[in-house]
Amino acid sequence: NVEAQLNALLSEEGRDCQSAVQPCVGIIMGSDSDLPVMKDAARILDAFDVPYEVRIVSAHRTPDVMFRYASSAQERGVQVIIAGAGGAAHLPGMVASLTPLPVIGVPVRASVLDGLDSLLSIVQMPRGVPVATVAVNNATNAGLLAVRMLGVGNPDLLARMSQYQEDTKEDVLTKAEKLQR
Ligand code: RP5
Repeated sequence: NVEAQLNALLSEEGRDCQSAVQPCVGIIMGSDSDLPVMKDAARILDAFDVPYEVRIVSAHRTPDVMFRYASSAQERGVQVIIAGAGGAAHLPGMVASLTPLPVIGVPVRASVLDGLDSLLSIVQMPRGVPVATVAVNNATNAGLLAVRMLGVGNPDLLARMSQYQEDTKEDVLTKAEKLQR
C-alpha cells in the first residue's frame, strides 16, 4: 500500500519527513505506482540536505485534495513543487494553475504509449501556465532542477551544485580513462 511504500522510501533514505524541518520542496504524484520513478527526486534532495514532503495527489481521483495541496503550498513554506504523473498527465499543469510557485513536471511512463502521452500532456501547457518539464521518468533531473532553483537564494546550495557538476565531470573522465587503457 501507499503508506508502506512511502515509509520504506523514507526509512531507506534515513529521513522522516514528518519531523523534518519545514519542507522546501513538495514531491507529489498521481498514484503510488509513480513512486518507483519519483523516489529518484527524493534521493537527490536527500543528497543536498533539502527538506521535502512526499504526497499522493491525483488530479482526477482526488481533485479536492489537489486543490487544497496546491493552493496551500506557498503559505506552508514550500518553494518548489515536483509533480509526476502518467497517462493523461494533467496533475503538474493543474497544480501550476493553483499556485505561483515553480512547478517541475515529471512525465511517468505509465501506459501503452510508452510515456509519450505523459510527456506531451505535461510539456504542452498553453501559454500563461508554465510547467518546467524534464525527460520521461527522469525524476533525478527534477530533483536537480529544484536544487538549482532553491540555490538562486542560497549560495551554499549553489556551491554544492557546482561541486556535484565537478564530481559528475570527474566520474566521466575517470571512466573514459579506464576505457582507453
Ligand atoms: C496517473 O495514472 C498516475 O500518475 C499514474 O502514472 C497513472 C496510473 O495510475 P494507477 O492506475 O497505477 O494508479 O494518474
